[in-house]
Amino acid sequence: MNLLSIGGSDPSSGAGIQSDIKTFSALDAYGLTIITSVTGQNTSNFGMVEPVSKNILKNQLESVISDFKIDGIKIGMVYNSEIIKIVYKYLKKLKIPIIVDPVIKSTTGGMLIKKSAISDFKKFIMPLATIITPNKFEAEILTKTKINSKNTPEKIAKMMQKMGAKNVVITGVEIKNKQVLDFVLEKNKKYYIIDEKISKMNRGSGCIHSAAVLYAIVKNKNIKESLKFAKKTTLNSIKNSKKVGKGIVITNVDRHDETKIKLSNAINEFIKIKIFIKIFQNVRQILFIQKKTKIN
Ligand code: PXL
Repeated sequence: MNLLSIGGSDPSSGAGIQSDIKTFSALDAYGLTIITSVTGQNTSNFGMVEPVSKNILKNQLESVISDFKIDGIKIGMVYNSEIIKIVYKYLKKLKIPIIVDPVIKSTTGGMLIKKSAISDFKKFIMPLATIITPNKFEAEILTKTKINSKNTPEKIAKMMQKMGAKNVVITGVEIKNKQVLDFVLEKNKKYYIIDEKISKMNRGSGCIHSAAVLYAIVKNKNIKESLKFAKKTTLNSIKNSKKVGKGIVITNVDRHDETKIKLSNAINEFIKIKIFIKIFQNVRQILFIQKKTKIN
């Protein structure tokens, strides 16, 4: 499976392109990359951003698209309007899944998109999205609306569908009872994905989530299964995070994660079957006793 990540370079490999190559490799996919901007950052600070020139951006796109069979694309950091329009021009004809991770600000505070480019992001990038994966903050910026009891997650997600994204998942839309809720709006259905909340400041979990969503969608899982898989992969990557630099920890997808997720799902199914067999045996025993007492 060949997956393409279009985004920014992060020299600390905590997020962006480098993080996506790590995630794709851990999931056994081949990672192709197009760098839209170079950032200078580490686990404590965000330094400079330098968008690449339009010529080298076009040349990267042409090189990759002309050579490889690309099975799916993830779009992350697209810093300015020039980059956004070029990416749109090359991707608009492609008929493969595109996951859009609308990154706006890094955990360490750096801006990943220029304010002046947000309207072009909505116009050109959002309509490319098979699934868009904003967190609560990003969803609020894109829709210019605070999520609350009046402006529900569903209303906000519908606004993003109107902007052209086919399916929407707003991650971390609510936290209650030590659980984190992601709200999902598909074409004709809505639901929450609920999992445990891990309170650990980290780098890269958002990038891992969208990269894992792409992998799962290309692997022919449906949207709900893909989002559940991505959630588990992300949670495991936070549990598996490492203090590599002096600042916050960096998330990591374990090479054996997919097997572990499959195994844990299989165990859950097995437990359900075992419970069913127990109930069935009990009912059989009751019927047998009833029959015996009737005969006597
Ligand atoms: O996590 C979002 C993200 C994406 N891309 C780049 C980043 C970050 C966050 O730091 O640096 C290049």
